[in-house]
Amino acid sequence: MSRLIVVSNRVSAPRDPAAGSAGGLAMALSAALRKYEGLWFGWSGETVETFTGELQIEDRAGVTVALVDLEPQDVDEYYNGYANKTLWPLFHHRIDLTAYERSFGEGYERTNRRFAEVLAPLIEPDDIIWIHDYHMIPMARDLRRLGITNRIGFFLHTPWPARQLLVTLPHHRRLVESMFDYDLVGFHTEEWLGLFERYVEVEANGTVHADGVIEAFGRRVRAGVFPIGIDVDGFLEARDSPVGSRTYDRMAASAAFRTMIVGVDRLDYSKGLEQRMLGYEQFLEDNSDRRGQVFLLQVTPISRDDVDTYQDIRARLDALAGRVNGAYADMDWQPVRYLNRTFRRDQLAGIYRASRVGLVTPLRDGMNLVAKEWVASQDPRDPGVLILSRFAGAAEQMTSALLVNPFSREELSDAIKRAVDMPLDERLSRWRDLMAVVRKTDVSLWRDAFVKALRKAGQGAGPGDVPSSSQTI
Ligand code: ADQ
Repeated sequence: MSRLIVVSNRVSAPRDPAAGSAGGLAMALSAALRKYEGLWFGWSGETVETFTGELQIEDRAGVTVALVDLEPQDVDEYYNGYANKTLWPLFHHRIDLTAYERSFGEGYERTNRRFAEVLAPLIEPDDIIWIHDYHMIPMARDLRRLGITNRIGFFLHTPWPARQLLVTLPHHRRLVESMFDYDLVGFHTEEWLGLFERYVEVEANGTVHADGVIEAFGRRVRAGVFPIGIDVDGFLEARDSPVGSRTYDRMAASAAFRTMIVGVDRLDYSKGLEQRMLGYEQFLEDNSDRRGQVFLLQVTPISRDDVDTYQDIRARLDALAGRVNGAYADMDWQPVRYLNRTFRRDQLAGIYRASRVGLVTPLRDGMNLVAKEWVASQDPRDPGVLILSRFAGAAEQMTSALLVNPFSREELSDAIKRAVDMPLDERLSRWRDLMAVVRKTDVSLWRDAFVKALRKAGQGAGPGDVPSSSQTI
């Protein structure tokens, strides 16, 4: 069996899987790496004055991890720059926040070249290579230039942007052309794949074949839809564990018979946190009889705090949560509990279970795993209601949620009211549909389907071997 090499900007293989803090993606990829005796390669998160390419090889619970330090300039231009100030906002349709700086593009290309040069000597002839996310789009091109002919796949965890927005990026063709150095590219949804195909047809005069092959730039790549999921059984175990149960009891006691609405998101403008807070404020405004009966627990760890935009949104959200509390709180009731911290997975599961409403309202999101975690954690006899943004990739699958436009505070307000008042039979019927989807497309299926398609992609696979636009896993 050939080895699997996973490549991502940060390597999240847990040192102690039993600690329960690792996410489903990290656990799923670690399990695959143990099975295929592979390697997980990426940035160490550390800097070194002058790039040496020296590798730190570690064993993390049976997974071999290979890490490399970057120069501060790489971190500024590649990571904080092109990845987080250019591609992230652009791919989330925020061209108002997108920085188009030549040095960022140069740093992105240089750092990807460096990653490729360090990784190439580790690759054995039969290895298959799976590269993750927008940080590393051109890496296959750099590996090919170094003579690597192995099968290489790419999975994009974010949305793919609309063509009209992508063309605002200088050298957009060069970026997309580099995706044709992969054997397989994967997206979460039909919609993101469709936008990619549209770009290729219009901007590169390419052809999309029914079997999932796309031709352009004189080359061919296979493209497919692989919706990511969660580790459902792991989540249920976490929910029912002693810590999960204790957290649930603690939350239930502190809720004191009030209806709890929960939001759990990294602090990021793509997650629609301000709009959510405004929607909740509107709900309190519209429903004076409900004040004192509900509260919103918003759990939001700080992320990317080196980027100005993230500091700005943090300040605005602090002010907004303060404003809602100032305007509506009573001596024995606080409408918003706003926390900037992370929780362990078992604690999160307990928190999700204690809530009646899951509020997942990103403005644009590749998939959104919180929506799936929240559903999995519900009490099957008395589940809550998921309110989900139409603009999350998850909405393509989770159609039994209350789907909302997160930009409309009135629509959010109405959906919260409907969710809070929803009778048990409707809650049960919606939740059963949602849970069936979450179970069916879990993280192992996502991983195995991608790896299987990648193995076949380089072997002249025939039609139907790779999910195409009309075929999902
Ligand atoms: P993210 O943008 O990080 O992921 P999401 O899919 O929701 O978004 O995953 C977040 C993860 O972080 C979840 O597993 C959640 O439990 C965890 N998390 C959030 N807040 C937490 C807290 N306070 N404490 C502990 N854990 C917390 C990107 C894309 C998504 C895509 C995923 C996977 O932006 O669209 O779904 O990758 O492909």
